[in-house]
Amino acid sequence: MSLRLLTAGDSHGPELVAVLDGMPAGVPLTAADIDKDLRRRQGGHGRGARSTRVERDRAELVSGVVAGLTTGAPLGLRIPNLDFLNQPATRPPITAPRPGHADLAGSVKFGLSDLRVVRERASARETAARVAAGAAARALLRAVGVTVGSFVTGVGAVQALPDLAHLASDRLAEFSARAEEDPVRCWDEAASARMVEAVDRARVERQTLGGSFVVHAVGLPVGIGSHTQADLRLDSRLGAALLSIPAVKGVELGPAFEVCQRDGAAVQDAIVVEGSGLSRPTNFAGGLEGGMTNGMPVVARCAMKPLSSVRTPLESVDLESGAAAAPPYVRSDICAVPAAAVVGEAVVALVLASAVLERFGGDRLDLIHASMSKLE
Ligand code: EPS
Repeated sequence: MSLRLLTAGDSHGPELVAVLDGMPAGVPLTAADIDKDLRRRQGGHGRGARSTRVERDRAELVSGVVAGLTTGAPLGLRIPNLDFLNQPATRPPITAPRPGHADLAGSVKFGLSDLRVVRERASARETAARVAAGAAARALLRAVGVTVGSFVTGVGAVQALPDLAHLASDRLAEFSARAEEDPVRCWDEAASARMVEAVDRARVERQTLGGSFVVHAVGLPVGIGSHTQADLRLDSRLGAALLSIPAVKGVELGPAFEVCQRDGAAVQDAIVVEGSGLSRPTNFAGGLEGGMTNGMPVVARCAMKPLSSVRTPLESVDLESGAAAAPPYVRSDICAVPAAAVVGEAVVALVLASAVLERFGGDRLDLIHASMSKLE
């Protein structure tokens, strides 16, 4: 048993929808749980007018929950787009593709001459639906003692990278708790102030900024995922999920880009006895060995490129006339790294919840608890 998610809907269409199949019965879940994550995704200094003033994302739970508990039936979710009401009935077609976006490849692929049609579905607005479904996965993880969090480690040139190999669970929880209160979801107050300044400067300079963020999961039992097939390796599943976030172009598990520069013996996580069990004093592996959890926090870091919708004119071609043409600037965000971190939590929660279901059986939360306690 594993989770399957499909989403539908356009950026400025009437609504986004998500269907999450495979949730076990008995998991406490309310629309308020989902709305909380939807609100978190809309925040962050550098978001544009739409995310901060137009949309007030709320989910309607259409199916799969009765009296606050999941039923085992597919979860149906709807998120109305409030900006739909502001759209004119007809608009002239867009024919000059924006570099960095899906416009060019999507129009060639589907034979669409109005690039707006491609843009509508490719928009990062879609991640609202994934965050809504991710909130359900998070609820399942919470019910089995797993928490997922995130914090920002860079915005533009401002870096705030903690020592990921030596961060214990409580420090990760502390960092993500600080991020909750921070305007750019940063764990470090001094760096955060410089990040805010960098975003303000980028706005004045008609630029956009990318950055990096960490997503972590604490409390996972040993052996989630599997070394036995390439597609079951949790590393490959987490990597694919995180790389599916728009503008995320790089992912590392643990401090991989630091580890790759060092001697082998210096970056292994020793196995030591602690009390009645085993423990690992460091976490260079990011909580994953052989494609499986090893009981340490799962730690992934993502690199997000600067948003491609920049106010500075970019070089492109009008596909109808064949002449050079700068695509029109379309209202957008300056920096969406804090939002992407919340999306990162959602996609990681979906992968982990799915892998937990595969390991401990899937139909009912009480049976999952029973099966987990047999291993304790
Ligand atoms: C986006 C462009 C902006 C963002 C949008 C994603 O939308 P608009 O052009 O309507 O201002 O605000 O993100 C969201 C609306 C959201 O909820 O994340 C894009 O081109 O990807």
